[in-house]
Amino acid sequence: MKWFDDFFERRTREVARFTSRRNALIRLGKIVVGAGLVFPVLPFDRSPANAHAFEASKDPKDDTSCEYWRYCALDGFLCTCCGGSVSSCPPGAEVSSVTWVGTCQNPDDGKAYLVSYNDCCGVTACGRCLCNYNQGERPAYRMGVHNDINWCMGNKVNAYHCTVSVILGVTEKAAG
Ligand code: ABN
Repeated sequence: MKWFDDFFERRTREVARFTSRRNALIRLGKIVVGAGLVFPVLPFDRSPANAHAFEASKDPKDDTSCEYWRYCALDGFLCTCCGGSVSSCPPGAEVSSVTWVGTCQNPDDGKAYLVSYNDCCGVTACGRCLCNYNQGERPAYRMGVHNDINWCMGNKVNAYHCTVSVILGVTEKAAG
């Protein structure tokens, strides 16, 4: 009856191997890796139509446009395109504690306004309405007058989301 014993021993070993925890983990790993190859990305809408839906307009009166007068020295994403306003951060984002200031001329009254460009922090980059105007900006070694800086550096969470422009003051006379 040796063949009988051998047969059942082999079958028993096969069953034990196939149902072991290690084998189950190996098979689970294969499924996870295989699924990652078949479905490489989550179904984000990356179509160009969607990307352009939030692109800044060219209207100088529109605060979602890079050409809006207050943005003459703004380098970053407009908070007006990200659920915030021209001077307030979108819900969930926190205004930067440090910032830099620029001076922009309002075409309606011709006056020069001191504008604070505060970054909104704590949320990943908004990615909409990227503007890069640099009026009066100076090289990075003069940090306080350089705009290509993540001003969220002074906040608890340094992630940059978007930038607002807050009026701090106005000149007495119209610029001549
Ligand atoms: N101040 C806007 C900004 C944020 C991160 C990096 C560059 C510029």
